[in-house]
Amino acid sequence: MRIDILTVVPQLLDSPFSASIMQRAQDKKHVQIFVHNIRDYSTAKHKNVDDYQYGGGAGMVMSIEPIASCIDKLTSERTYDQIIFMTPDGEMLDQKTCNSLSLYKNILILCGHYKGIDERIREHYITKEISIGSYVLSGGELAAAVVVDAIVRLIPGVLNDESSALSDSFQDNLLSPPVYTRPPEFKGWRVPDILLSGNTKAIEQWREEKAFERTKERRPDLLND
Ligand code: 6GU
Repeated sequence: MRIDILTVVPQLLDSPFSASIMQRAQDKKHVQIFVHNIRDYSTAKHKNVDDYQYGGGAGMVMSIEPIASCIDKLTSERTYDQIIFMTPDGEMLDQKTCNSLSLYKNILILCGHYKGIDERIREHYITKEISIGSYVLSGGELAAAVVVDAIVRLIPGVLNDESSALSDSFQDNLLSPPVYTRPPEFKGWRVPDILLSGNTKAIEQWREEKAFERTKERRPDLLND
């Protein structure tokens, strides 16, 4: 899979992909991530990427030319399955969307900043708009990092234990059950006996029960889906 991210603040995307699972996924060639600085595509005198909005009002708007020029270059080189715009008024990200995005070959992610982007970009280039929650971030970069992390870990081979992503919270609309590791007792707090019993069938059943209990208590909305 290839992911191209367009931003005016590329520094924000330096570290999220350069450690742990995301770095290994790139080292093992499961994914290629390219971050493009929209400013490099500005032909303005001072490399401006924004301008005042028509009709007046506070806040700058990201200009159409540098973004269009960057997207045009990339789309001339390959076909993108989706051209995604990160925006708080997009469709809310969930595991189902992540699952389908993880199957694509090439995706392009545009991060918004300032007051927004020229609407013509959204009308003529964007195929999907994604939000990561009902709150406002300063820009789409951190949200893009969330999307990339959530989809890259689903690519087969990225996680060591292939079944691991499948048993994630949300994959079956259930939250994960509690987990424990050594020691079996700490300050008098004991690991549930059943997990030490070696009875795999009983353990499996206990985990299912706990997952269901936890979901009912914390996210009953998932059970209604
Ligand atoms: Cl995708 N962008 C911004 N700027 N804020 C957000 C968001 C995206 N998702 C939730 N809040």
